[in-house]
Formats: sequence, structure tokens, C-alpha cells
Amino acid sequence: MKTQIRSVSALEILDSRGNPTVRTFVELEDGTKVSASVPSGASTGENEAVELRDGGKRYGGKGVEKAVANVNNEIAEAISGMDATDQKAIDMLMIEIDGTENKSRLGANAILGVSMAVARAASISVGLPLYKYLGGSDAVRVPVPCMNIVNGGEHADNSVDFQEFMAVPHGAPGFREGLRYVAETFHVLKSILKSRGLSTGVGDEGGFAPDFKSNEEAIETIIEAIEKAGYKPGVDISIAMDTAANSISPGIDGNYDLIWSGKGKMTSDELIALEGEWIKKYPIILWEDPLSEGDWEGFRKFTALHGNDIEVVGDDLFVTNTKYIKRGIEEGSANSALIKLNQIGTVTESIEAVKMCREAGWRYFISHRSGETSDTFLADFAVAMDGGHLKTGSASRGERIAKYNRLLEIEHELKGLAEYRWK
Ligand code: 2PG
Ligand code: MG
Repeated sequence: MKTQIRSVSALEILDSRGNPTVRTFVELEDGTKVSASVPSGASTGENEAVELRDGGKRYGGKGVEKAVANVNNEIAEAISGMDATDQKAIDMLMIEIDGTENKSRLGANAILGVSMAVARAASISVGLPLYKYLGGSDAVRVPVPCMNIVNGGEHADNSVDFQEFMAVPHGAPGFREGLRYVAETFHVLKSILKSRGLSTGVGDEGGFAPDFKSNEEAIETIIEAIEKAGYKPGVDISIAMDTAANSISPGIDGNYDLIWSGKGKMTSDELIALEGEWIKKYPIILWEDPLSEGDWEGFRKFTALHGNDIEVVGDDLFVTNTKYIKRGIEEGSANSALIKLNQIGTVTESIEAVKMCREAGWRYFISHRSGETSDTFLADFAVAMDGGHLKTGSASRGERIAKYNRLLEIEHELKGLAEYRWK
């Protein structure tokens, strides 16, 4: 059988922050040979699948030689000879031999690399682009790029508490134009920052990371950039926020501290009120992790207030895990889930998380990690999942641009069939 797995192996490589990560190789009987590389987060949720790190001296303890060995030995032994088109059976077998709740024995970084490489190998072997292989012939919607043009929180060394300020070109006629709208805005923002003597150095996801005087100055400067670039805020380009509130809640328990701006402590209700003021005042259409993962009650209140008007996304709250998404659906904690492949650790489980959202009438927001590689799997995955939007960083840093360029390619390949709409 030509899609039978002949060999599986892995290599320790570096991610965009210069930390080790896993690149996996899968070879099929028909000679198809592919690789896939695993991303890594900085602002992580407590319940994420576990990245196996070596500890010790190498790379400050961040080496992944153990995860690589687990691919080369246990996983390779278990799945060699299986049919690469049987994604679910392969993913389930890896989960079974890992034997833990959170993939901590073999490592989610070992398992995910194999899972992604298997999908990619199978797609090539059956002659389909990855987005069609995973999404079927209906996969024609190219996502609105939520471009993270200002970085704060744990993704930058600056005075901004909210982690991500994304420009969202939902008013553009297509992906190529949408990408242009926000890339132009990014460049205008750079010139505004320069003219004010603010730093134009970038953070982990390629957005600017200056020391604004306040969080408000950050969003107001972005709106100014949108206008100066010739676009209408709220019509052509809106704003999406990610507080990544775990990072301002030291105990992740719903007590907050605006540590980076030095603006001090806040209760959950006060943070909700502050974010609510922003939603009233600025053209915000999506808010991710407005509260910390321990603050389910805060999430419920926030969603009750704003869930009819904007997309409320749970990231660290749900960690792409159907167990937590299910609770969120029952409790009305959000109306959307962030989907990060390495938070859960297999392609199959990520797709299950998407399905659960769809069935509940929720949205789902496909996402990169702050530590990435040039692997473009995410771009195809976003088109396949048909969610209408993705986030994959700014208009700088090669590992972010690689995904945008792959989406341009997909839109081009789809010709007149390509769709582009926020909802
Ligand atoms: C987030 C992500 C991606 P990290 O919080 O949404 O932007 O960051 O990968 O550091 O968890
Ligand atoms: Mg987030």
C-alpha cells in the first residue's frame, strides 16, 4: 500500500525564539518524505498538553532530546506499517501508548510532530493539497488575518499589559487585499512610532513593542495608523484583543495586577469594567482571554455583557481541550475557542475541538504560538477548518510571513472559488 508508513524519525531544531523544538520526518512506502515542526508557547495555560523538555544544562534545560528519542523509538515502532490516511487511528494509538492525561510521558511535542507529518505525507501521497485533504472539497474559505501589530505582556519587554493588539481587515474583498490593508497599517504605525521617538523594535510575534505611556495609547495609536493608511476603523479594519489575562493574574485565580504598566491591582469586576469601556469606545470585534483561566465566573459575566456584540474567545481557559470547551458551552463562558494544535497535541483532537464549537454554534479561532518555525501547516489547517479567521502574527519575522505567504498561495490556487468573510 503506497500510503503505508515506512519510517518515522525526529530531529532537535530551533524555534523562532532560539529554543529547541522537534522536527519530525515521515516516509511512506511510495517514497513520499515530509517533515513537520512543532511550535511552542510562552503564555501557556496550566492544562495544556505537556512539552517534554530535558532539563539539565543544555539549552538552559529546554533541550528536546528525550522527545526526539521518543519519536525515534517508541512512536516509530508503534506506527510504522500503519496507513498514513488513518489519521485518527494513528493519533489514538500515540495517545494510548503515552498513557497519561496530558501527554507528559512521550511529550506533546513528540506526538504532535508525528501527527502533523502523517497528515502532510498522506495528503501528498493521495495528491491533494493539505487544506483539501483535511477539509474536503468545501475548504475554500481563506481566513481573515488577525494581524498582531502591537505586542505586550509576556511577548515583549515593554509597558503594555495586554498581550496582543490585532488589526482585523474584515472589510476587505479578499485575503490578498486584507493582508495588504493590515501590512500597510503596520508600516504606517512604524512611521508614527518613529516620529514620536518610540521604539520600532518588535516582540515575539513581530508586532511593535514600544513603551507606550498607557494601554490606551497603544490602541489609540493603532486606530490612528488605520486611518492614516486610508482605512475606516470598524468598517475596513477592526481590532481584536488578547489580554492573555493569566499573565496579569499571578495566581491565575481572578486577582489581577497590571504589572507591566505599573497601574496596579484590580479585581475581576474592575478588569471587566475596564475592558467593557474599551469595547464601547473602540472598534473591537473580538476579545480573547479577557480574564484568567481560574476566573470562570468572570468569563461568564464578560460573555453575558458582550457575547452578543463581539466574539469572546477562551484560550488558556479551554486549551483546545473538549473537556473544558464542553464546560464553557454549558456555563456560557465564551462564544468561541482558540484552537492551537500543540495545546492538545494531535491533529485529530484539534479537529474534534473545532467540531464541538461548530455544533454549539460557537466560533473557533485558529492560532499559531509565540514560538514558531517556518512550517506552514497552520495556514492549510485554518482553510481546512473553515473558521473564517486566524492569527499568525505580524507583517514581520519570517516564521509569521511564511504562513501568510502560504495563504496567498492557497487563495491563488483556488482562483474564483476562494471565499473571504468574517462570519
Ligand atoms: C496566545 C498565544 C499566541 P503563546 O496567547 O494566544 O498568540 O501566545 O503562544 O505565548 O501562548
Ligand atoms: Mg491567547
